[in-house]
Amino acid sequence: MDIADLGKRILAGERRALARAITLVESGRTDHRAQARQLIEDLRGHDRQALRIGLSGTPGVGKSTFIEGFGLMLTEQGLKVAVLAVDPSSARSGGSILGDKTRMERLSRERNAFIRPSPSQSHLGGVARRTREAADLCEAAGFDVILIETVGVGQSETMVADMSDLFLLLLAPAGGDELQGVKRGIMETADLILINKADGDLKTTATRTCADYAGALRLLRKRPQDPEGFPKALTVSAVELTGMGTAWAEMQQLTDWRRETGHFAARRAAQARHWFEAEVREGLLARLRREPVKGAMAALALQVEDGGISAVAAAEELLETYLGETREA
Ligand SMILES: Nc1nc2c(ncn2[C@@H]2O[C@H](COP(=O)(O)OP(=O)(O)OP(=O)(O)O)[C@@H](O)[C@H]2O)c(=O)[nH]1
Ligand SMILES: [Mg+2]
Repeated sequence: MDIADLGKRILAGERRALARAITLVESGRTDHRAQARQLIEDLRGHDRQALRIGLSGTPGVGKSTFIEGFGLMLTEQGLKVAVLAVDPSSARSGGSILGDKTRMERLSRERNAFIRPSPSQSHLGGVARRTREAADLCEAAGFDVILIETVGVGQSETMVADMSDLFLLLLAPAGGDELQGVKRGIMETADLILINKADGDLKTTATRTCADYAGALRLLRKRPQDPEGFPKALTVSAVELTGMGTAWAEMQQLTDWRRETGHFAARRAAQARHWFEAEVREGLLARLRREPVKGAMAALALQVEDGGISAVAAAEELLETYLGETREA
């Protein structure tokens, strides 16, 4: 594969090249990894910056419906929109891929939209890397907005928050008791809470739920990356397409403020640093699973079992041998 050529075609905004490149970054093969690294490196230095929006919410809350409606609104404004999905359960069920394709049918036909369903990959580290790299590729390809959907279970939403410029939490209208159901940590990472399904019979409940969350948000510690009044809670209806324009206006207002005050760039920088550190950790663990360390570790483990060497001394010996000299802090 001609990586330099692939990079040029991505910069020219060619969708087929983008799709191919994402397939490349999803691959676990060692030679593909090397090519993917080369590609990402080649693409550095362009001055395009997409707005990365993470969107999380429990199954059935309306994430895909929202993304379709919201995405269509943005493409109508002439913006290019990419949709990436992180679904920790897709490895198991395989069901959501088909589901999202049908649920975003209209958006998927848009010339200015690019939808990439979640790959069936099991471990979260791999999914995180793939999604980050896919987002980088979409940014290089000139997309204005990148929406990253994730179902709100386990670690996936923290992971998505850590690769987004804005993080949205989509909630369903519900009784006051359920307010506690949202983990505090997630509330604290949300920039905007959207109460979806504010239509028909659910409209009144949605308005009340929204007021409850607005109250809860006011009780949280003020974050330096927010102007006055943020984070906010709003009602939307993904089906009736109401509240979408307001939500977008709030997102833009927040983004503009963060750009002007340097918080936008600072967040990207901190994320890049986290990513680097995560890659180092992953890389070290991968080396432990490969030869020659794997064999040396197994041999030392036998000695530890026999009582020939202490666990601590054996670990130190292995690390000294394979990581070289390290100094205590
Ligand atoms: N009344 C109403 N129903 C909605 C709205 N948004 C979504 N729904 C319905 O809620 C159901 C689930 O919507 P999805 O968009 O698939 O939800 P999701 O959060 O993407 O679900 P998963 O991908 O399975 O986690 C569908 O039957 C939608 O038609 C809304 O604004 N109002
Ligand atoms: Mg969905």
